Amino acid sequence: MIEFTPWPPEQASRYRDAGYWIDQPLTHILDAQMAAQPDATAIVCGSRRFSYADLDRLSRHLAARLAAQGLGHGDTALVQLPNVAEFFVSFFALLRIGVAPVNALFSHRRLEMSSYAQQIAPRVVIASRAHELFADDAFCDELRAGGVRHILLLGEDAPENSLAHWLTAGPDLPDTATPTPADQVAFFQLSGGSTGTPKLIPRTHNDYDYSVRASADICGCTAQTRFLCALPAAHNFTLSSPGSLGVFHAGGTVVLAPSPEPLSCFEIIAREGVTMVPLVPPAVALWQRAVEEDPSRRDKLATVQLMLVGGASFAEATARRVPELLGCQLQQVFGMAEGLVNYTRLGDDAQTVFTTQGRPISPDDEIRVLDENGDPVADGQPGALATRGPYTFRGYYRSPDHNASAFDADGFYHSGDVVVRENGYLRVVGRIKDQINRGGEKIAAEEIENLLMRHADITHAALVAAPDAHLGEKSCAFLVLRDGADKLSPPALRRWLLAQGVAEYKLPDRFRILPDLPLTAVGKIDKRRLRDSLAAPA
Ligand code: OOB
Repeated sequence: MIEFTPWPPEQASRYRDAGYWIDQPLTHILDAQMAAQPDATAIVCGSRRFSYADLDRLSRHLAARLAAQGLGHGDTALVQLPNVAEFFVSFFALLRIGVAPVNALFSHRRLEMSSYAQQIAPRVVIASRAHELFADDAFCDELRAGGVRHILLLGEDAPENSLAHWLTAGPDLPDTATPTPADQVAFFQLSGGSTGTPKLIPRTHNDYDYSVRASADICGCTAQTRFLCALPAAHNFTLSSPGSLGVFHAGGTVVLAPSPEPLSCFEIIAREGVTMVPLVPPAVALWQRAVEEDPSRRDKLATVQLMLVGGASFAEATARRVPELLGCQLQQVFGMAEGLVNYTRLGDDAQTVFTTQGRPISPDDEIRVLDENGDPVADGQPGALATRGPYTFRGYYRSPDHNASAFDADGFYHSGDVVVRENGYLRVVGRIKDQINRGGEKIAAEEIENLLMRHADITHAALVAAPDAHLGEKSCAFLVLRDGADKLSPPALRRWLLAQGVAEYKLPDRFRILPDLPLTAVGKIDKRRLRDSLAAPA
């Protein structure tokens, strides 16, 4: 069994009694469609189409082959795939035999992947030759030396390592191969993080499945839904809010796109009759600009009914222009891989939809908005968000020290967001966690600071958010150099960071060299002063 922090028994039984936890594995999402409409299209991936029966068959083939190699409960997998059908095939295959995957983002590089591998000690890695890390065998050899037994690659010819080969018919899936029990870990979500190492979030079948079912309902998913999966498929927003899983649950179709770039997405939307689109705020702005540049492009979006926007602060002015420019309804989403997801509701008035980030999925999501002393603030006042509920996790994987500060004695998770609550709806107005939200991509300041301080010429580093007109925030690294060090150029610093193996989106957008960093009264780096010293958006 994979260890995780369980919910206290009295809460668990309350969540069962309320019908949130139904003690079914996540694979029941696929099983239900196999029973109801096996021939319906589950996935469109470029020119390839996969019915629910195809998805079921391929994932069972992979599951059977992995089970034949002795993989099962207690084992983990590290998966890194772009937005392709094989992502879902692998996900269901691993769940089917009780192997818990970490689904890394395709933008992750050596540092992130090594950290995940170190934390979960995977027996199997599923990845793509199209990623630089897997373009040759060096990283694969490292993984094997660390205990990985099987590496299955998209775009590989050698049968033993070819994912395509592992998807062909082989042994039967033994009856003994089952998903993990529904109250146990199904897979890991990735934390945006604010600490030195990327943290993992164990999600159980019960808790995740509830968030998927409830989200599908709140967002009005049906068998007619055609959902554009253009953001990374593994991200919690794209996977479960309502995400591809919510769409599968309703029997609809997931249409994959490699990225949210507007012109290619517009073509896919027109060709496939897409009805629902999740986007991060900077992508919405790009889509709006594309329509403003050429209003005839709006015709391509004629079938889109609903746009879900979340992941980062969404300016009210941009929100208001969604119906007018893109011709669809807006639904705001404020969620986190750790659990809690808020939505504006489809019947909400325009003011609520344009100015709030919604209210929680569940009547049993408990929300506290707290002042600096941990006391509740009055409605309408900003405070730190703390939450617990039927699908909010109770602890990061193997991180007792961090858990001690991220959770309070009542088991509430402190998300690090500053929110205002009014009439049960939340507005996100700030952040106390040491993170940069670069257009929805999260950067833990400490991770990059630690990395920068490994540079021989750098003695101190502080990474802060700088306002940016397009992305909302960019990152700026303030550096103190060693006495006598040569001036470091930003391109040289970026090259050096890349050589350390960090994901590109985490590279500082700007660098500032200072003689020393300003300190607060208690001797901590005064990041507020550093932030204030940066210019307002250009
Ligand atoms: C989503 O998940 P994560 O884990 O990448 O990031 C969570 C954090 C939140 O704590 C908050 O700081 C920020 O992202 N955030 C928002 C937001 N939605 C997320 N900040 C302002 N406005 C919003 N609407 O980002 C995520 C997970 C599920 C659904 C949607 C987003």
